[in-house]
Amino acid sequence: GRDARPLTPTIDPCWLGPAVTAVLRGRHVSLLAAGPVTDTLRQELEAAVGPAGTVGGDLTGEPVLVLARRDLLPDATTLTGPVRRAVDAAHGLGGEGFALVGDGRSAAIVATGERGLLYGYFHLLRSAATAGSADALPTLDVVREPALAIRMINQWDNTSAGDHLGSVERGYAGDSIFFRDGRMVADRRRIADYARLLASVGINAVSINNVNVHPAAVRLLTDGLPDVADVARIFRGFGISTYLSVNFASPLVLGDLPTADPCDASVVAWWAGVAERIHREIPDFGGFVVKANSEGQPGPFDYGRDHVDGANLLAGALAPFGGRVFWRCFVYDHRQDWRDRSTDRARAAHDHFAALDGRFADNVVLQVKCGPMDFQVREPVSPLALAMTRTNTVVEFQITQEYTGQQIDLCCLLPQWQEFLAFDVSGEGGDTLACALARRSASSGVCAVSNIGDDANWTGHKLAQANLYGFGRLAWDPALSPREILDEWVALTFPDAADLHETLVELQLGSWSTYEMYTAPLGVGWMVTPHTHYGPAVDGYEYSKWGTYHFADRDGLGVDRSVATGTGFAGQYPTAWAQRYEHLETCPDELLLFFHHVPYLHRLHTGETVIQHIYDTHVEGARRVVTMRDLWRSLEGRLDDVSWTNVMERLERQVGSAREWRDQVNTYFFRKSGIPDRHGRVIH
Ligand code: BDP
Repeated sequence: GRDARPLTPTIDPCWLGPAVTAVLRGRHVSLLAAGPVTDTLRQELEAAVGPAGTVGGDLTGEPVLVLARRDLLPDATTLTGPVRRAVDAAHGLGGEGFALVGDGRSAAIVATGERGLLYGYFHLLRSAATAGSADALPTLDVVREPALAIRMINQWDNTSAGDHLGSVERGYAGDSIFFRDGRMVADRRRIADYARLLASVGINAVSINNVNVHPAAVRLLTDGLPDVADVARIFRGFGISTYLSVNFASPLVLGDLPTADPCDASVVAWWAGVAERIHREIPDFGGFVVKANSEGQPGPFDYGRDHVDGANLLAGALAPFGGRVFWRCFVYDHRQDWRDRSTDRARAAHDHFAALDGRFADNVVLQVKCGPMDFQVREPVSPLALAMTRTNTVVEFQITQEYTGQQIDLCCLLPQWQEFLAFDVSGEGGDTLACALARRSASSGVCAVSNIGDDANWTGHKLAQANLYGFGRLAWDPALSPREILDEWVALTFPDAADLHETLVELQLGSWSTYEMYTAPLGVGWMVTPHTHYGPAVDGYEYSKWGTYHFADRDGLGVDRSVATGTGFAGQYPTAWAQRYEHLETCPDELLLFFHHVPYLHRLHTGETVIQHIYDTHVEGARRVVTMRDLWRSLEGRLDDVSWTNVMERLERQVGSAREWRDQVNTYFFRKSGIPDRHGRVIH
């Protein structure tokens, strides 16, 4: 029955444990602001100061911390100390920015809007934790604003567990914290805790249901709406706007109309009515996320219309209320024929959307996956993300580790995301992708598929919390390095393990490249078990309709995506990159097999042959996992038992999986090529 299974009682506070707020224990603080986020902030402060402390609403009583909206403070000339300096520094800030000044004895956060105050408060906690002094206010003088306007999380939560891939599609941390048995959960405390975690890293938007909107989920637009409104209220308190994924065929699915044709007047009116009803319940409703004509989902093609017709239909309905449509560009033919070499899934998003640039309504945001395929451990940046200069764009990342170890294997994805965001768009030393997104519009930015579920530690693998934390931090400031982010995360998450700080940071930092080493080599991708996507199956997708191939034969492997002899995908990039990827001499090693089909004895820039590289990296990758496991084993008793045991158990499984990958991949390529491993390690 509904909510029959109780929510897990002990919930891991992740990076917001009690030690982190200890700095304010027993103190007097002041909060000068008003609104839903301020109400949340007041509760935060009350919890932080504890029964011995106080939260006031003015500047009296010598507060140790002042949080104030600039317009509510008295004239600057009457102020002194950190407040005075923060007021001056806050000049000209937007609604999400803040100035934070602390002199070690007291501190002040001044902002234009209440969200800035919330972000400033979490910044203060972070600074205190990373300074290593949980009970001393830090000395600092900073002004911060987010680099990207849209910083969104997508839940792939189904309303019921029976839908397709379980309660959370591609979720590896238990069931949904939002839905159970077709309805919103009644106990919403975990949703509030989640909102708090997200706000603490600057997330400002969330879509709460799966992009594959199964028939039951369509009801969120109708009978489910009051529950959605309540969840939106919770998120509102943390400065986060709520979105719903919608099924393009909703008017049909709900049985209201005989068609969902975007150019049909009754369909236009239907969506306008839906948007109006939603806004009556949720005045600040964010809008819709849409997966249309993708992997079997309905869309405008079903009526001979195009993506502009489809997206602009929903945008028109939402526009009067300030809502947006996130229109996903993950559109490709999932029924293609492996015998037909002229099709290339990598080309699809750009082929479908690039020519439509400039035709979308102002409140349409195209949501483009970071790579051209689908969240593989290594892909080039999506050429579509670079191409749309006149359309709002968010780049989509995947925090949930669908293809990167499913939160069994440790794989910290921050270096991958950072590489994407730092990508030199023109290839000639101009804007990075992050700068280009920031410049593009106030409706551009990033989004990512969440990795949380109702497991006690949220992410299944304790160390996978860093991916959620880090996504938010990178979205706020893409110039942060993975090491800086991990320094924060470790200090906040393991405040009692300062002596292990470096060990924990290093473990995370190296894990993505280790994962890459023992899985699919040199950008080729897709050697995973079909459907589940965990563990090796070298030929699993080789003769499938999904368009995901490695083309290995006795002479060589890789996909020829050059313009001269291949699928032409390389030509979708700006000229400098197109040139670089086109030619073997300039194509980076790590993407060689994404762009080229080469003989096994082709030499990489490292001087090594492709086949020997495959053997070496697979042996080395699996060896590194053993080293990680042994290192973790040696930490027994030095971290809390729950975390230690959780990670230990997963590292044991990772050792087994990495061996399987090593042996299957190496044996496969030995059998195909007949070329022995120079060191004789490959099982024949
Ligand atoms: C793929 C997943 C699938 C998602 C799809 C998407 O395997 O479950 O529905 O992406 O992004 O990676 O729509």
